[in-house]
Amino acid sequence: MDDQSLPPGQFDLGYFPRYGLWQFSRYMQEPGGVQVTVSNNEGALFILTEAELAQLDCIQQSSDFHCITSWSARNVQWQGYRFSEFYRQFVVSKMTDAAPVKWVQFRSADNYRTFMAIEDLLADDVLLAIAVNDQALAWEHGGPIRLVAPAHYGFKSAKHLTEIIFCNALENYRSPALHWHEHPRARVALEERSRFLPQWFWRYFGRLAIPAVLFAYRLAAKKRKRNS
Ligand SMILES: Nc1nc2c(c(=O)[nH]1)N[C@H]1C(S)=C(S)[C@@H](COP(=O)(O)O)O[C@H]1N2
Ligand SMILES: [Mo]
Repeated sequence: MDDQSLPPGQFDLGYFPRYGLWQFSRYMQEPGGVQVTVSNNEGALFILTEAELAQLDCIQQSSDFHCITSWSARNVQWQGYRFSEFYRQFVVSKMTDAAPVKWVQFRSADNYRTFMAIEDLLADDVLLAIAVNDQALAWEHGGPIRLVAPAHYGFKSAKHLTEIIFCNALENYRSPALHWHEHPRARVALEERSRFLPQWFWRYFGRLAIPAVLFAYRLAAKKRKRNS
């Protein structure tokens, strides 16, 4: 089942589903305009909207997407802005704090949360995405704006972004459900699925969950369509 051309323990699912933690399958809000609060440890710095994004180069990127539960989707076509450009253009000059930024927290409209190391976010392939496969980012894949970090497991690519917090220490952070085992880096190439237990355990444990999660997300999509 494992595909040698994919990273360790991943298999090709053949399509790109809406997916995530079980309890977030019920989030149904139609996305509005981009409105992301950008903060540091002391509070809000500014609100990121389409006006700021329009000042950055909009780029296209094709990348594989790897979920921690072991499915992968090949060649997902993204359109968006390099996180590094956004950071250098709008954030660096507003960081008054002398301590260097180390961690960045992401918060989402569905109450999802995650975080990444700043050095990982400055990679060229990390995007703030606004379109996928030639369609504006709709509810399905995290509209109006999401993170895309292809070298990291999918749970780091927060959908429906509402807040980005630049921190020098990771205080007051609570993982939404991964809790004690959320890996701080979650690099796909190194198979950093968890902080604990051998990684092959999480590979197979995750794989068992896939059908039920896909079912929950599909059911929610059907219900959403019926109610629209
Ligand atoms: N806001 C939010 N972002 C999220 C999640 C979520 O439940 N809510 N799930 C994560 C997980 S586990 C995965 S695999 C990807 C799935 O992205 P997709 O639904 O576009 O396939 O989103 C990630 N980002
Ligand atoms: Mo995932």
